[in-house]
Amino acid sequence: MFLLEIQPMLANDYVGFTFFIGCMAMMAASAFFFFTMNDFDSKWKTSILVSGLITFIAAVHYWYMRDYYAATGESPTFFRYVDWTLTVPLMCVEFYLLTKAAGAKMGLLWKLIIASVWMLVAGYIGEAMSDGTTGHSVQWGVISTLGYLYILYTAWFGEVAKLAENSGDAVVKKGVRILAWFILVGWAIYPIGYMCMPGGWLSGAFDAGSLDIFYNLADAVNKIGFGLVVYSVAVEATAAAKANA
Ligand SMILES: *C/C=C(C)/C=C/C=C(C)/C=C/C1=C(C)CCCC1(C)C
Repeated sequence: MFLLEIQPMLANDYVGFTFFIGCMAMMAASAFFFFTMNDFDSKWKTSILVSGLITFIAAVHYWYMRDYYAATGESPTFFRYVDWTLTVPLMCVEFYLLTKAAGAKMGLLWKLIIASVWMLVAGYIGEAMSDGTTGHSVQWGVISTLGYLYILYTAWFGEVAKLAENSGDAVVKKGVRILAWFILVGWAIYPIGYMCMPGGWLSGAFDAGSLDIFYNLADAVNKIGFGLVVYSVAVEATAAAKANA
């Protein structure tokens, strides 16, 4: 079974290969986060647990997406969006946890979650219900982008940025800023992938299947990278607390 799936990969199936590597990378990252979380006190333990949940949920979905793609040769759009709908809100939870000590309220978390679900539902309509026309994908892409811009704004200039700024905690400030960079640069890969689908602005610029390569690359960067940033914030904050004790 395993070898049967490996074989087509060897025949220059880059898309299948990135599903396979993505799955392994998400599993490895999850093991790392779950095993190291106990090195920290309870405040940071929760943040690292969430990092591990993000990569673990992705690993499970990559397992299915890899199979689906191997069996049908088609994009596993449904699994993809289910994965995102679970993991992107958890990334919002990371922002909330990082700024909680500085006064972040549940209302902030809900606003971020609603914006991310908005972004993903509109993206799903644009992709899965595509009639192959540019009008359809542009219209829903624009609606989706509004949710993206809201999160981007909140992380760079809005409530999250202000809370981090006022926390007086250099480690948290730096961590939130790096995560904001992920949203600006790492998350921007997704709309580029979206524009590559048939009917999209960039269709024709890349070959079919590039949509999945963009998404798989972006997921690895964002889910594992995001988690590692949170991990290093926990390491630095723990060391700083010890030095001050
Ligand atoms: C782990 C998964 C993550 C971080 C997924 C993020 C997804 C996006 C930022 C998607 C954004 C989109 C747009 C901004 C417009 C076009 C449609 C989407 C859904 C691809």
